[in-house]
Amino acid sequence: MHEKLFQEMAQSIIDGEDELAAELAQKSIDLGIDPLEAINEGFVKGVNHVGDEFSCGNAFLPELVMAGEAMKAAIAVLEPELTRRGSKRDVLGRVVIATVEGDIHDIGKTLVGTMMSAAGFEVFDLGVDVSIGEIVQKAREVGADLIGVSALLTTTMVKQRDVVEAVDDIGLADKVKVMVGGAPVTRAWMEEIGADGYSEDAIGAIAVAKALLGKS
Ligand code: B1M
Repeated sequence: MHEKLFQEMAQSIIDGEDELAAELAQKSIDLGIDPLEAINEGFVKGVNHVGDEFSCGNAFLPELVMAGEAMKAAIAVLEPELTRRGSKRDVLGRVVIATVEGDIHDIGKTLVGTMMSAAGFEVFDLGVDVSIGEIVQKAREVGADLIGVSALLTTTMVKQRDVVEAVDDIGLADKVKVMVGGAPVTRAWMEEIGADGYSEDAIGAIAVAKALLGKS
């Protein structure tokens, strides 16, 4: 139904046009389009295209950076609407979320954090490039029920294993669940490293978190 708008959204990311991406995001809100649909059917298609072109050597780091900036501009406009649409209810649990050390990809992690917050979790987003020590310390400090760790690089996803081990080492494994995610992460990887949960996207992350905390 909104195919043309979704295509323009994808193209704005491919062209690295952050102002246009923000305008199109606002237009989708004005039209009453579900912000998650705008992200998945529009903007993400563009950022995936740039990623694929980068893999093939047809696009370079500047294009990747500009696509990332445009994506962030669009999501910044959509974020309040995502939060507004999440019905307020009792806190479902406390979540510490971060992108692992050595990894600065924050778009997907932030989206997961926003969606979880909108769904009723209290979310402590530590940002990107966060050390294992900082993650477990924060989890202990706030009495977290769940730690969410995002990794976008095959070289940094190994840090997710370190988080699982650190939680175990300090005796928190009975109290705190660990959920992993990010583009290279799979269910098989979750099982291999002994994490408690995995989701391939933000909506799924809410369902997994609820199930892990017995709130579904
Ligand atoms: Co980078 N990058 N990047 N990058 N980048 C990828 C990941 C890559 C696949 C591109 C490619 O080659 N095709 C590739 C990784 C290859 C690999 O490891 N095998 C890559 C590379 C190589 C790099 C650099 C090394 C490039 C360089 O410097 N030579 C460098 C690394 C820097 C570092 O981290 N140390 C780098 C840098 C960057 C930018 C800074 C330019 C920019 C990031 C901007 C930012 O985040 N602020 C960037 C971008 C934009 C990408 C791509 C194109 C898009 C990522 C994105 O935002 N996707 C990406 C290619 C791709 O994924 N198609 C790529 C949209 C986002 C909504 O999806 O993050 O997957 P995603 O999140 C999803 C799910 O994964 C899931 O839910 C989210 C919402 O649905 N999810 C979770 C995520 N976290 C979760 C946590 C959960 C549950 C679900 O529970 C806790």
